Amino acid sequence: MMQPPLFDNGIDSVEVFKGIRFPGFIHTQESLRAACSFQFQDTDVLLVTFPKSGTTWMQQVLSLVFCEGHLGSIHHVPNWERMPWLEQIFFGKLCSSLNPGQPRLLTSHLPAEALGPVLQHSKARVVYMARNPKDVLVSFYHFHKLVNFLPDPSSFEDFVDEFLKGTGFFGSWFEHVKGWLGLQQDLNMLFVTYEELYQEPRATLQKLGDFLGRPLGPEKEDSILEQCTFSFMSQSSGVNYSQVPTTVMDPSRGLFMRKGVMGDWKKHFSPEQNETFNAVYQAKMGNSGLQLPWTMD
Ligand code: PPS
Repeated sequence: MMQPPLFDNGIDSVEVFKGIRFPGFIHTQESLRAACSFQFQDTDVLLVTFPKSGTTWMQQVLSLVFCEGHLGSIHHVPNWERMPWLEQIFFGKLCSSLNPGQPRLLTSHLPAEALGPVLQHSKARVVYMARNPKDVLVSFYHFHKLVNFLPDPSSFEDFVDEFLKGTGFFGSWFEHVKGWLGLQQDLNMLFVTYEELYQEPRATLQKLGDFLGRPLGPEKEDSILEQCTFSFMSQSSGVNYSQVPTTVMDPSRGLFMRKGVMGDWKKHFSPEQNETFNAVYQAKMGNSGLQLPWTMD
């Protein structure tokens, strides 16, 4: 379970760090600063995502890869304990409880400018996972309504506006993706998308296994793939956030494991919002030279 004594800040408090707003309930200046000077080990595996890009899904995949496909006793251990977030207030305690016989599996939502400098001194493996930003936006919108440590969006329209400006919680999706991809040559990094894990799960798993130095084989792959499906994870208390107190995440307002599909944005965006989004996307990403694998329509 989450560690109640650590919650010093009110549930709706806000922490601004490097010009970006973070939920103050689970972040402090101290925890954010500590992440930026974290001493990585070469054996560490760091999963980095902008929120709602498939973090929990990849946490489940990575846990399974390092358990040879059998979660066993960690089946009910929540994802935030299996792969703690570097920047959150629980990190120090959770990190020291990680299994000393295994590589440390860590998570972060921080931008590249925050972690790039310390990571460049290590050979730690970085898995960067990205998702079609329109689906990220929709998932994040529902997440804001679900959890009490983020403000209720006033309207979907305003939420789109804020996302495009990059002024929302956790900063700009555009800067996050560009920043991390810009470090590809400097870090031991694998870029993966939600969409490829969704469409080609076995090939993506094999790619991950190779990158992590853990080649798997058909039997382990079958076992991992079975435990990473949306339906399996929805029922699993280690990854469906059912262990979070209802004062933090209220199940009567929705589910963390909401839909788990590609293209749900089509049910939310008006034609005008889509047009505006595409124009901003083109302006911000068009000349970046990045080949990102989703279609924007
Ligand atoms: S968080 O809060 O940043 O950690 O959220 P994150 O885990 O990054 O993203 C949550 C979204 O990922 C979906 N999800 C999955 N999709 C497909 N298959 C599996 N197994 C899976 N597990 C999680 C989850 O449903 C959220 O997306 P939406 O679109 O809201 O359903």
